[in-house]
Amino acid sequence: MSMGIDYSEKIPNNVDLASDRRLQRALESWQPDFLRWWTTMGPAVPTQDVYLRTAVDVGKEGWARFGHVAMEEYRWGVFLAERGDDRRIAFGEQRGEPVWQQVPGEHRADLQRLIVIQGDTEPASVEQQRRLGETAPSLYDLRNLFQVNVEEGRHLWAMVYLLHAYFGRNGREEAQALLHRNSGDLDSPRILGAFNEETPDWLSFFMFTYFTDRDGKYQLGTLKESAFDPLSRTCEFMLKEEAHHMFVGTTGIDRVVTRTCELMREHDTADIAPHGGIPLDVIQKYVNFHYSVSLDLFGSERSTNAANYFTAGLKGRWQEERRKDDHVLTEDAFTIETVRDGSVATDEVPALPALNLDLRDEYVKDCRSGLKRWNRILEKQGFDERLTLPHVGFNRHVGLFAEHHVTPAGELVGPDAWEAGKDARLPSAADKTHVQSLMRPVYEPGRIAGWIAPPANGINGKPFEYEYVHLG
Ligand code: BYC
Repeated sequence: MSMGIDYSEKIPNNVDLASDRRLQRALESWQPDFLRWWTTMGPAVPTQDVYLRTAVDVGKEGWARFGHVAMEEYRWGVFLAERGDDRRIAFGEQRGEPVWQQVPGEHRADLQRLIVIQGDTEPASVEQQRRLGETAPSLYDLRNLFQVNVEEGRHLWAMVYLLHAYFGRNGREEAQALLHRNSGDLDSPRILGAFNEETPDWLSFFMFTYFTDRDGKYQLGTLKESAFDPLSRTCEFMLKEEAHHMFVGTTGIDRVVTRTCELMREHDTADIAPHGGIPLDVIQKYVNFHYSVSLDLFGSERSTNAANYFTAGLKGRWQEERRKDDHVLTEDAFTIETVRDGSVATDEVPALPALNLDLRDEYVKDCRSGLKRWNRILEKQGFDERLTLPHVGFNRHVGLFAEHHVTPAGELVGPDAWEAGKDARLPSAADKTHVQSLMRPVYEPGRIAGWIAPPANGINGKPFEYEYVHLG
């Protein structure tokens, strides 16, 4: 069965909103606040229309439609993946029992918290990227920025729907608060650290969509396993949209590395800054920053929250059903890296409180594939330099390494050595100024900024020269 989505409704949805007047009214009264937020905090660059992918179905085939859309006419909706009626809880104490269609009273607070944290990241990223449209390296990239932003907006809708539909008055208040906290705001910042950092340039944007959106992929993957079925189904559909965001990051960094190689060859020097390029060591520092900030998003390596969420069936593991163990984990152990006697050492700990690390390990493996990819570009272009992921303890502000200084190579150093080496390991003021100086908009169809290579393919079979965006 596959239910199409009706775009003639005020809030397009596949959850039969029309049959629940109370809920429909509640969401319709949140809608103008959302639109006000989008206008003031969303993409700043004025457009006539943008070539966007819009969800029209949730089925496996043909769920999306492409076309130029005027932003004032863009419609955010509520879409849940469809699933059989016999889904069972896959892990934890209630393993094997039917999943929940309502929120059990004893898990209300925890589920609401997980949904609020997830929901908070979505508008945060739109706020962080607000000004990027003013300096897009091409119309193709500008279009991708809008695509990512409208989908993050829709992911906010997804969480707000759950809050309104299942968490009563408290949920409605939390939905309101999602529009009132703002990225980087001193009084009411976003909840998680990475979402209060700036995304001031396009290199940061590609790094963010590679490393931080990828945390989103893994967190959504665990919530997709949830015993709370509406959350599970929501996350399943969000994951489909998420894939494009990571594509933007992966290929964005591909293209920067490619261009950097071209400039190094052309000018026979690694110092390509004077030639309008981004030097490889600067790319490495951006990797170091975005990777380490994203590792913080997994929480602490030892977390009773994580253990409780799992045991209660609220949040599973990545690909829970493919794991070959008892899915309860009370007897299992996990090896973690920690700091002991002045150096990095390993420790055996019970598996349940180490579940944040289980997820983080999956994430790290996935990140390595990006590095491999970019290094293949360097290799093919005949360069010996390689990009690397720093040690998991590097530049951390959450978890076991937060109180220590660890170099990218995994060595523990004192505060003085840390400070002295900072500019060589993280983007320095000079690096950021240089990258910022390259950020000039290129809005003629088919043209591209000098610091990045064009994409291998356009969107939806269209050529790179296509007029993806008509500016306002
Ligand atoms: N910043 O027990 P612990 C995405 C707090 S991204 C600030 O280790 P837990 C997206 C923690 O709240 C995915 N605070 O944490 C990407 C706790 O506070 P309380 C977003 C932090 O709960 C790009 C205390 O420290 N989704 O979708 O096991 C664009 C103890 O921590 C941080 C989710 O994250 C931090 N980084 O794990 C758009 C999924 N880390 O309780 C979108 C939902 C921890 O002591 N969230 N704390 O007051 C969760 O599953 C968990 O809350 C976390 C934290 C994994 C985030």
